Amino acid sequence: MLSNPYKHKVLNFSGGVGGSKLALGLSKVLSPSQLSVVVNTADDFEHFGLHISPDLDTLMYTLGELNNKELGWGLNCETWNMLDSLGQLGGETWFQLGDRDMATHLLRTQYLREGLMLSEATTRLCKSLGITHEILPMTDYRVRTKVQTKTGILDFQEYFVRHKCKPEITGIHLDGIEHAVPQEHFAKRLMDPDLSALIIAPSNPFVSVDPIIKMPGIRSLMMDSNAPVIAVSPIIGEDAIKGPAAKMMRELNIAVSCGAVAHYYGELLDGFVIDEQDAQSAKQLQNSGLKVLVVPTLMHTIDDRIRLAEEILNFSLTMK
Ligand code: FO1
Repeated sequence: MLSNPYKHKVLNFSGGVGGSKLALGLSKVLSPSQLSVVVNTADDFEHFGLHISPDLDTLMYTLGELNNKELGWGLNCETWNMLDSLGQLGGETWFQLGDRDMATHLLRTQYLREGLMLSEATTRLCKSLGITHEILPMTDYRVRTKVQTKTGILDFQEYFVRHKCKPEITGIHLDGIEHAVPQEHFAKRLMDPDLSALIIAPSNPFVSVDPIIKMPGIRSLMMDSNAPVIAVSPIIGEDAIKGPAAKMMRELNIAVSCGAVAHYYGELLDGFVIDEQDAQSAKQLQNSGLKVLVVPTLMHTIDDRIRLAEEILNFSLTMK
């Protein structure tokens, strides 16, 4: 961690690959007592009897600096012997489980079978990986994203990995969301009067951020918080930084633009961070009452991640 001038206490809402880059930047600027990352768990699924939490994995591996930089998900120095053998035996290999990564899924599943909650299992795994910043699953309850397509309903990983996001979507359903209770520490951090910023990562609004903010009670706690709510646009120009967000917007008849993302989050936002390529949209967004930060938002290097984190933290100091 860099020596830091910030008095911030920050809550960061994150999906997987895109969100983890900003979370890493924030973790380099803020101490473990200043930053908690709340992670989407609606992508979770059971595969070969194992509980897989893809976004939690990505956050743990990224903050543990063990992530596979080529793939964007999974562990570095990975080998695939188990998957090869699985294929030889005629097992399904569309979801690639690496040899090293398997240890996480095995242990998490064992912890859950022993009666631990997902958050407790995550704390144990983080501790073993030497991660000092808090990574919180959004809930210990079961919420699952179902993608409605023209040809039927798909579980999220089936849609995302098996079908490579190709089916045209007609809607997204968050199964179980109405009964989900936000993870205890998440709710506590959100209600903390000393919270100084709530930062929504440049993650997919529909399948990564919605599961967090659509849990009962979260929206009103966000609105009541003293902390400014700042989102980073996952859309630059007419495309998504990563993943299917732009394709989903087109199929859901939402214009693909950073402005449409701000509109989607609506009154939740106090501030919005857009890429310099979208500078021309700033005026209109400001006219709608938002504070707008225009900066480079692509995070190729660790320096990009730290710089964006610092810019957002400085921006948050200008609000509320
Ligand atoms: N993403 C893929 O595109 N293909 C995979 O085979 C794959 C395997 C995988 C295994 C463990 C894990 O934690 C994540 C994995 N992911 C894979 C990433 C993940 O499914 C997606 O990036 C997220 O669900 C979207 O946020």
